[in-house]
Amino acid sequence: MIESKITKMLNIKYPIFQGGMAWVADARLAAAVSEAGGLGTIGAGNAPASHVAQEIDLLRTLTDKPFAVNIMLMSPHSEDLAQLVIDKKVPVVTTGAGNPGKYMDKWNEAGIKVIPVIPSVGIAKRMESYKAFAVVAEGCEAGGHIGELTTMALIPQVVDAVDIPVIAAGGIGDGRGVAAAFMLGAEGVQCGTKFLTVYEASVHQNYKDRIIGAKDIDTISTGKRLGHPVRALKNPFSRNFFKLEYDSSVSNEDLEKEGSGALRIAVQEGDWQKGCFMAGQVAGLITKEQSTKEMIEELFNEAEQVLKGASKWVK
Ligand code: TUI
Repeated sequence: MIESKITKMLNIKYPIFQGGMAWVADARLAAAVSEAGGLGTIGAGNAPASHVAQEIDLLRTLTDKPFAVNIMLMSPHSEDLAQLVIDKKVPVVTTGAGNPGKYMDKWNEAGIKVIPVIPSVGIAKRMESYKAFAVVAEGCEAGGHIGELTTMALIPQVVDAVDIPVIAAGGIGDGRGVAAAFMLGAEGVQCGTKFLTVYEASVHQNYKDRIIGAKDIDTISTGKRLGHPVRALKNPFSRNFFKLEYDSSVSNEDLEKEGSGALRIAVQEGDWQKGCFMAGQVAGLITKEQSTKEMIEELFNEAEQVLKGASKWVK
C-alpha cells in the first residue's frame, strides 16, 4: 500500500491519475480507473460542453468514486466547460495547455479541487498563488502537448518551490517510474500512454498495436514553431509535419491546418498515414493489453517492491 497526501485528500486507494487525453479519456475509461482505485479523468479536449455533460452523467452511472474532468484551455469551449464543471458539481478539475487563472476564483468558491498541469516552476508558483489544490508537473517525455523540461529535472524543482502536493507526469511507464517519482518528492503520478492499451480504452486497435510495437526512439516532438510542441509516434503524418515545420515557405496557418483533426483520425480511424498518434517516450516500455485494474495493481505492486528494496544502496 502506498499512501500519500493525495490518496488521503482525494479519498482514493492508489495515488495515480489517468491523464485527460483528448478523444481517449471518455467516461468508460475514467470510470474503470476510478473503480480500480485511481483518479479517472474525462478529457474534454475540444468537445462542446453538451457532450462532456453526457460523459459526466454516464460516468456517474458507472462509479460513485471520485473522478476529474480535464479542461484543455486551448479549446474554444473552455468558457462553457468552466461553468459546466460547477453546475455538475465535479469534484476535481485538472487543466492543461494554458493558464486557468481566470476561472480559479469561481472554481474554488464552488468547492472544486483544482489541479492544473504545469510544465515549469514559475507556472507552478502562479497556480499556488491562485489557491490550486495541487499541481501535476509534466515533463517533456509525456505524449501530447509538452513543455521543455524533463520529469527528472522538473519534479524536484517544483517540489522545492511550492507547498501544495506535486503529482509527477511524463515518462512514468512502470513501477520503477512510480517509485522514482516518489523519490523526487512527488505525492502521486499521472500516466497517459500507459492507459492507451487497457481494455477499457476505446482507442482504435491500430493505435494500441503501434504503442505496443514502439521502441524507445519511436516518438518525435513537432510543432515548436507554433508555440505548442506535441509528442507523438513517428509515422508518415508526424514526419511530414516535421518537414513542413522547417520549410519557411509554409505559413503557420497552413501548418495549423495540417495538424487539425489528426488526433481524432488516429484514435477513431487508426489511420497510420494521416493520424497523429500522440504518445510518450514510455511507449517502448508497454508490451501488452490488460485490464485497467490489473495494470494499476501491477504498477503499484512493482513500485512497492522497488521502494522497499531501495535501502540496499545504503551501507
Ligand atoms: O495539455 C497537455 N497535453 C495535451 S493537450 C492536447 S490537445 C492539443 N492538440 C493539438 C495541439 C495542442 C494541444 C494534447 N496533449 N498537457 C498538459 C500541459 N500543459 N503541457 C503543457 C502545459 C502548459 C503549458 C503552458 C500549462 C500551462 C501553460 O501556461 C502558459 C501560461 O501562459 O501560463
